[in-house]
Amino acid sequence: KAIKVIEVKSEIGAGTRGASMGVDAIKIAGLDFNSRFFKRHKTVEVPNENHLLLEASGSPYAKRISGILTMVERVEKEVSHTLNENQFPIILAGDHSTAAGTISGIKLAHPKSRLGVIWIDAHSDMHSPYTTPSGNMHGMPLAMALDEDNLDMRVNNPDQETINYWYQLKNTGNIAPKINYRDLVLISARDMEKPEEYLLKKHKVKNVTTTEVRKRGVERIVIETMKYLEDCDLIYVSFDVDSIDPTISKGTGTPVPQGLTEKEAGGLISRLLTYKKICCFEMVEVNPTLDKENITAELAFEILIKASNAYQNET
Ligand code: DIR
Ligand code: MN
Ligand code: MN
Ligand code: MN
Repeated sequence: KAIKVIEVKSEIGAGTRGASMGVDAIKIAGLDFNSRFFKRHKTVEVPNENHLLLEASGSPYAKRISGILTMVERVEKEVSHTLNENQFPIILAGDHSTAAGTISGIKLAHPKSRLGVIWIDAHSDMHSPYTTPSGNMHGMPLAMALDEDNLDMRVNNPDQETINYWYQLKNTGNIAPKINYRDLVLISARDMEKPEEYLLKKHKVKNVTTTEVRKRGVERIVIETMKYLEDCDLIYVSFDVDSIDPTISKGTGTPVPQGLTEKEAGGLISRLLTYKKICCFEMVEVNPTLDKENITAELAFEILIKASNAYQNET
């Protein structure tokens, strides 16, 4: 299948300004490397008029939730359209809240397929407005796709309007839940709050730590992950660049120590993309304003090229 690049320059789910420029920073890295990647592949941009972190936040427990809903619905539409055209979507986005739209788009195009998700991220992004410590919706995309709002661990009291938006987000495409906890694999998740820990434990979610990746090696981790997800028909790979260690790159809004090396992340992703079940890849949270050398965007671009070459050699 031909690759189609879907750009989503939105940062309204983040807590720090600048991630909306991540997509352009990755393109600039591509130019610096004399790459033809963005010339060779069809590219579309999801329009996003309120993409900057400038407006009032609205609810403190789900900031800019109405803008998030608009953006998620647009991403859903573009991703399902791309899959229906029989193309392979690579989403380059600002903050990670866009992934809710991606998952929704995959389910919309393939409603009967059992969808697995491989989430490479320092975070587990499983908060709801009832549990979020920050109100930033990039901490919530997996909760939008999974069952349950974790009311057992409720710490916030969102108002009715916020809750209505939240249920619209959970019910996009009239499919809810979109994924099962059993069909989720986290890689390098290492900064979770109590409500997330509770869900991970309750549902026995698989989390492959950085140490395991290092000890067992990328090859084995990929084989085991794909084996674990063997009952899924389709699998989506979501890559948050904060999974990479902050000593390697600083251009992301919420860095966390003990991350992957660029080689480990690139190795995992490029091997995963050789499997036919992988139906979509997304890369998020590059923030060039935090990184004047543009190192994070450069390594993100290198991982992107490695991934797309691996994909194309196998299909
Ligand atoms: C934290 C940080 N769990 C929150 N989440 C981030 O605010 O919900 N996700 N940075 O990418
Ligand atoms: Mn189109
Ligand atoms: Mn994330
Ligand atoms: Mn993260």
